[in-house]
Amino acid sequence: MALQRTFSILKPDVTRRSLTGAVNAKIEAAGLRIVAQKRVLMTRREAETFYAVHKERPFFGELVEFMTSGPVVVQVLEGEDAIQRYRDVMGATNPEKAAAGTIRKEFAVSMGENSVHGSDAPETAAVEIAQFFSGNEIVG
Ligand code: 3AN
Repeated sequence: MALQRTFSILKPDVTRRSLTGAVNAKIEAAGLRIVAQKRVLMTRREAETFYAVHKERPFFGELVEFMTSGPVVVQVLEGEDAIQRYRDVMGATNPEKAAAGTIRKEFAVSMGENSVHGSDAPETAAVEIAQFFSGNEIVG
């Protein structure tokens, strides 16, 4: 399996409760290296662009509202099979259905405030990384 990169967001429910370190510990314990990281306040426009694929979904407004409600930590994670590996440690979208030991099982508040985002495919990872990081900000 090849070395891969994925894009991650620690959402406002994580920064609000000072859980950045706890979530990062789980990420690193899963064998993923944090090769870029910064704390930012997403603008409404950035959030709408990022979640454009969900524009028609009933929860879109709520999602944009939440993602702009406080600081987020955007990251690039690197590792073997990083996209699937991160989704495994994130757990299911609905925290009630997330497996024991996953980030969402331990930390998520609800389906909307579910602590983390991770890319779902190599193509989306590339687009998402480029939205927030330039090449020289990623140090592998
Ligand atoms: P995932 O983040 O697990 O890939 P997606 O891509 O289906 O899940 O959804 C993107 C984000 O939209 C989720 N992380 C969650 O914050 C929000 N979301 C998804 N479904 C719902 C829902 N039914 N109600 C509220 N928010 C939702």
